[in-house]
Amino acid sequence: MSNPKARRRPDTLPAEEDDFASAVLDGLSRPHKTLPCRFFYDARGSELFEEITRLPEYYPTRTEAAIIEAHAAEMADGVPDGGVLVEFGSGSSLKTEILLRHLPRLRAYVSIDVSESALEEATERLAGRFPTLDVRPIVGDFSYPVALPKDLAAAHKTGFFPGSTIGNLTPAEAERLLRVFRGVLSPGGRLIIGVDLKKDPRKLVLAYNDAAGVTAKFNLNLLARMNRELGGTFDLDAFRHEAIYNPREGRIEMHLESRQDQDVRVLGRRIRFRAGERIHTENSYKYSIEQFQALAHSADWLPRRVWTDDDRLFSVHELVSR
Ligand code: SAH
Ligand code: AVI
Repeated sequence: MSNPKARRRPDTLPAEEDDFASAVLDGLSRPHKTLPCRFFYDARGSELFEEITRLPEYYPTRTEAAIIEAHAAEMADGVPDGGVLVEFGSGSSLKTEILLRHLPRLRAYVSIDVSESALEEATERLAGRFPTLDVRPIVGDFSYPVALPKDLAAAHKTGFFPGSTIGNLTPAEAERLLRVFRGVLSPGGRLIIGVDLKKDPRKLVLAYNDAAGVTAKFNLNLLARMNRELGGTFDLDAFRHEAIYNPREGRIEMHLESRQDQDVRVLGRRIRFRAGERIHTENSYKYSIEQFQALAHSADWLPRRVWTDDDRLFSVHELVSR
């Protein structure tokens, strides 16, 4: 018999060989310095993100969880017996548990995330709470077509992409990603996707500038990660967290701003910062329901049902293949 611990260790996709170094060399040598936000999520970053989800200012997680609680039966009704649930950027899989309680006859739950530590922790917890569930964690970047385990190829697949992680991509990238998901979930796939809604920018700005400074730590952890993994010499006190709403683009932007002129070394290279110069670390786009449905259409998905909270802070969409 196979060792159950070994069985629960996530698969690692070959394409997910660590590309942090090349992204840093590329992003920090540009005239407008930038780093892809998927690199927030090392073990420390995943822990900090979980802390963010519990902050009073960060409304998305608890609002989306309440929407899922209220409509889980409807969300689950399109999953046939023997179907597979595939989650992209599953993190702690806490919201997934709400759906799983309505899916006793699922063939398997495939969780995909770049954060190996988050996947391991979630897989362990799910094994305790859903002992008969077949959990298949995969460490990898969901931007590329993930090859699902061969034995699940014939099963109907429902994708789950909560958290408004889609908002961390530009609309053009989001359209491309939705097409990739369509391929992974085909034929006849279905997708349940969480999307943060447009609202008073003051509420948005507070959600990304919490009083306890956890979002600042999450942002600055990117510098700490370069120090840990790439021989960086970043002084975290010499950079400042910034989160602003860009009304033209309809997005929150996170930046790390240099407090002074300074030289930093990373990967054996010298990187110059002027006082006030910024590294753009994240976008978080906010959509109207109609805007998001139009985006889904452009990626060849058909929008079906959409669920929101009474204050219309957050939306969860059902998309089907056309
Ligand atoms: N779905 C969870 C977590 C959202 S946080 C929730 O709704 O609360 C975003 C998650 O996506 C993190 O766990 C992060 O590690 C993962 N992630 C971000 N970019 C990714 C990528 N390109 N490929 C795979 N996982 C990614
Ligand atoms: C995962 N993602 C949707 C979060 C967001 O709100 O854009 C990440 C985050 N960044 C700062 N706080 C939370």
